[in-house]
Amino acid sequence: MRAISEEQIESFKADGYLHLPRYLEESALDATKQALKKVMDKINTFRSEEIYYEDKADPTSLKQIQHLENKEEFFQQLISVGTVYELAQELLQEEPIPKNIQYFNKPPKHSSATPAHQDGYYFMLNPCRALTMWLALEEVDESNGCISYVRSSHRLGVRKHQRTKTLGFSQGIADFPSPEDQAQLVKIKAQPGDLLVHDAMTIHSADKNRSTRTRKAIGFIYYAASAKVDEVAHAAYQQQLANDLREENKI
Ligand SMILES: O=C(O)CCC(=O)C(=O)O
Repeated sequence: MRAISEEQIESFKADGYLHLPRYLEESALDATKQALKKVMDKINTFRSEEIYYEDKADPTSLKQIQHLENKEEFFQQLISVGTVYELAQELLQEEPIPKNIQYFNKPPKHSSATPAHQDGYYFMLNPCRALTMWLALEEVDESNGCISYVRSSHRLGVRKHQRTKTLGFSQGIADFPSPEDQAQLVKIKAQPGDLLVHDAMTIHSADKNRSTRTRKAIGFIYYAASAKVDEVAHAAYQQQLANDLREENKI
């Protein structure tokens, strides 16, 4: 069954992102939240490199968990079979390789902004063919840190990034926002079950959470089968980053 229309595929190609309202039905959303709860129940058993807190000493400040697919079978299935996987295939127009499911929160009082970045800068792929999906688990708007995209920025190459102090987003675009970025900036409000998809080259960011609500979401990363990772550079960067974060006592 076709998950999306030809028009939506064209809009994704032109804009570099796509908003699919209520993509996950209520029952599938509930199942996702239950599986997430099971992950949370065993959080103390995971490696510190995969769990990020805004403040390590405060469990309520949990902001990110990497590789949910290795922590609950439910997430392995969610990323590798069925409607989300098929959507990745339609948008990439080739075989998608599931890489990571992440949990994101912006806990109230603690949260930091997500710096503007291009995922492709982190992925180190040649060719840079990959996409990210972002599933809202609850209402997300301008007050609790909705995602912003720079429309059509995926067509303009990789921007210069520099090291940030933001745990989980170690690189941000150095000169963001330029006047051209400002002119194309789109903030996406989302309801629970909405799915946002963006190209690995699309510039995106999110404000900090200024509300008293949480801002929970699940991210899916797929590389295209034709994209080859520069494994040596990638492993070296990950190692360096883990060392830095440990030295800064952040993980
Ligand atoms: O949840 C966020 O704030 C950012 C997510 C993001 O940058 C991504 O999924 O690529």
